[in-house]
Amino acid sequence: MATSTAVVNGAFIYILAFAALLFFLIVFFMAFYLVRYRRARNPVPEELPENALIEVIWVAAPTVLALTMFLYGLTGFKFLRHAPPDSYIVKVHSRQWSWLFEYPNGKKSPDMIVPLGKNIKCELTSSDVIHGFYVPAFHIQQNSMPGIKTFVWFNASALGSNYILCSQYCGLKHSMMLAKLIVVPPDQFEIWLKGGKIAFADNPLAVNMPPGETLLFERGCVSCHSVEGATMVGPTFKGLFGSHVRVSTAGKLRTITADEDYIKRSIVDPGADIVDGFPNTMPSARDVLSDEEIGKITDYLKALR
Ligand code: HEC
Ligand SMILES: [Cu+2]
Repeated sequence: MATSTAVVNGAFIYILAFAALLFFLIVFFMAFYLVRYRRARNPVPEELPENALIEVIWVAAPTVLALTMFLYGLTGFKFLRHAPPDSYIVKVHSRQWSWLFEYPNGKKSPDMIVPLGKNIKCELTSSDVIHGFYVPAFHIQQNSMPGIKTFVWFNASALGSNYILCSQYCGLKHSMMLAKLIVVPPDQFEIWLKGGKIAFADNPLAVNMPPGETLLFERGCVSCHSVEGATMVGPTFKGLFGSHVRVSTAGKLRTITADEDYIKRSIVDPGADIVDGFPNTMPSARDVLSDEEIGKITDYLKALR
């Protein structure tokens, strides 16, 4: 079966070969005529009559040849734009600056794990700006946009780990918007999908973290908040719980204690209390965290004092 890689490579090599052939032909004839009809040899210019036949040929032949490139590209494009109906669907959520992959049974993961040899259809959405879901190894790339659903599909034909990048400049930490696409045998995939642990390289979820910390990784909080004390786009979580925070509430500065209510409000309604000295750029996590999950994060923050 054809794959996205083979289809894109096919069109690329055809166009490259075509361009190379034209390049050498043109350079050859340029050099040939320069020498053959040089001034020393032909001091008097000659008048040539019009030749309609030749003119038709040199318009028609390149047109037909160029159209073969178009046809080649069109078949590949049609292939890439038609996911087979039996495709396995993975929802891809993108946001500043991380990816979240959601499986049909509700499982969520910061890395994309897929079974070998299956058609996978990625349904892309964005919760803030335009991002680009880009997997160089499979030659696929598609923008994800707020309010519009887009898709891309592929069939992984080799086991192993590949990079997922963001191909649209989407702000401060765009270059860090990375994830892994890990291809595993189908039986291993089923185990992982049902919550079992399987071994794969470099996956943060393979390490046993407290549930709250896992959530911070999974839902992309760590791209703006550190847990070790460093200030990033947002304040660090270290020592936050129970501390006194200067916040601006509806434009007025006040000091409040970071208790459970404050943490929850900061997560679901980040604009309500804006920490002094920071921009109001945090996206609300109302749709990506349940109350129970917020509870787990709060428990973790309590331990991080
Ligand atoms: C795009 C960057 C960004 C992301 C992603 C982000 N935050 Fe924030 N967060 C901020 C900024 C900036 C502030 C400070 C301004 C404010 O209070 O809104 C903040 C403030 C907070 C605060 C209050 C901190 C304090 O010191 O008082 C909490 C709690 C918090 N975020 C939790 C989270 C959680 C949980 C997530 C993941 C679901 C998350 N944030 C994702 C940028 C981000
Ligand atoms: Cu991005």
